[in-house]
Amino acid sequence: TNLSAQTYQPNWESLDKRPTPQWYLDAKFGIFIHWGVYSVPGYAPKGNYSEWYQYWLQTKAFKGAVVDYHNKKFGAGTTYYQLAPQFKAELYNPDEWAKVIESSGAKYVVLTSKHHDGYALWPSKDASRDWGFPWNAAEVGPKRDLLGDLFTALRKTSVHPGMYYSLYEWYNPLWLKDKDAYIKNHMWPQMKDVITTYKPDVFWTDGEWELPAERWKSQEFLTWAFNESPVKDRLVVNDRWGKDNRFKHAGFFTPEYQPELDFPNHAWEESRGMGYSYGYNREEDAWDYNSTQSLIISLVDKVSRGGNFLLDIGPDEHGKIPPIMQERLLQMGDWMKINNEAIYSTVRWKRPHQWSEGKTDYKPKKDDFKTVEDLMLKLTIDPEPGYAVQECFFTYNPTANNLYAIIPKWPSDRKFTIKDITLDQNAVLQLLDTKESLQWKQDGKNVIVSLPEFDPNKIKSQYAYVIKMN
Ligand code: FUL
Repeated sequence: TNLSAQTYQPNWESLDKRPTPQWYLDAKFGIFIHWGVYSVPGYAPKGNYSEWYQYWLQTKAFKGAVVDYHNKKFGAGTTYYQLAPQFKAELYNPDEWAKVIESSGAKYVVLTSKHHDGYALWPSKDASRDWGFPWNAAEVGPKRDLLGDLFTALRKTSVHPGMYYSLYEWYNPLWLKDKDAYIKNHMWPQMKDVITTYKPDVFWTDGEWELPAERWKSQEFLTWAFNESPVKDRLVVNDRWGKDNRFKHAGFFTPEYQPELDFPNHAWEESRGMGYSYGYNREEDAWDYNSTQSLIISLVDKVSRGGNFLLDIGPDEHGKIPPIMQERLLQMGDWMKINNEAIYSTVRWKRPHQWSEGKTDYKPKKDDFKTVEDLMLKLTIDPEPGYAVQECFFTYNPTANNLYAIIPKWPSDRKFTIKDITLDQNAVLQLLDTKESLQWKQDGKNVIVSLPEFDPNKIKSQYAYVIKMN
C-alpha cells in the first residue's frame, strides 16, 4: 500500500483509515530505551518505575523511601535538576548499542526523546527556553546529541530508528501556568523539530492521559505527520494521543505490562521492561529479571496473536547497557538467528496456540506477570497441578504459505500432536533448528509429528523449538 497516496483529515474517522506501514507489521520485535537524568539515581522501590524518580521524590511516595535514598546519595536539599551534570554518558558508544540491539534480532528501536521530566535527549532549544535553564543533553550533562548519535548508528544497521515522546511534563513552568500555551509554544514546536530533524520511523507518544486529544490538537498533529512530514510514507504511531483514547484511535495499541490483553483485529504492541521497570533500577536483582526463555515465550506469544513485542532496556548514567540486559538480548538473538522465519513477516493464524489436557481457567495473579515465574512460563512450562499449558504457539507466513508450530517443551515420548488440523498429503514438515525433515501422520482430526531424539550436539537453539509446515 502506498501510504502517501491519500490525504487525511483531522478527525479519527479519517486518520484511523491509514494502514499500518508494512515494515512495522513485519518487524515484530523492537527495543524500547528509557534513558535520561533519572538514570543517575536509577532507583525506585522494587516493583515500581524508576523513570518516575522525580515524581516519587516530589510527592514523597512510598512513605518517603525515594526521599531517603536521595538524601543519602546526593545530600538533602539537592534538587532533581542538579543531578543533570552527573548524567555524563562518558562511556556511551552508540555503535556498540546498535550492534547488541541488532544481534538480538530486534528490527526497531524506540528511544525516549523526552520523558515526563521534560529533559530532552536532543539539542532542543524549546526545552531550555521554557524551563529557564539548560535542560537538554547537548547543554547539560553529556554535552552531546544522544538521540542523533544513536539514530546515526542505527542507520548503519537493519534496525529502524524510532522515538518516544511524552506530551506532558510534570513540572514544566509553562505547563503549570497555561496548558494551551505549553501545547502551542512548547510541545508542538518540539514535536515538529524532532520529527523533521531526525526523521524517525516510529513516533511513540505518552503522557496523553492528562488532557483530551482535542486539547492536545492530536488530530491536527497526525494530519501533519501523515500528509506533510518528511516521514509520511513510513511513519508508525501508537494510540496514546488523548485521555481515554488508548486502544481506540490512531496507530497501534499499546498494552503496558498487560500480557492478558488481546486485539485480534488491530495492530498492537506490548511493552515491558526485563524486570519491573523501564528506567534502570539498581534495586533489582538478577532474579527480578525475566529469564531468556520467558522473554522468548513472551515474544512468541505476542507474535502468535498478531502483535509486536517492545522489550525495554535501561542504560545507566555512564551510557552503558547493564550487562545482564545485554546478555538477555544476545541470548534472544541466538534463538532468533535460527528461528526468526517463524517470527518476521508472520500473521495471526486461526488459532494462536494450543492447550494441553487439563483445566484452562487458571488465572494467575497480576504480580505473577512480572517476575521470572511470570505468566508465560506459568502457562507453558510450570503449570499448577491439574491445569493445562499452552504447549504450542502458531504463526503463519501468508506469502510462503508456511505454518509454524513453536513448542517450548521437547516431548519426552518424541511425539507431538498438533490438534485439529488437516494437512495435504504432500505437506513437508521440518525441524527449523536442524533443517531435518520430520515424519508425520494424519490421525483423524489431528496430526502426529515424530521428533528425533533430543541431541544437544545437533540442536543449536534453546527455549523453544519450531516445526515448519509447508
Ligand atoms: C508509561 C510511562 O508513565 C512510563 O514511565 C513508561 O514510559 C511507559 C512506557 O509509559 O505510561
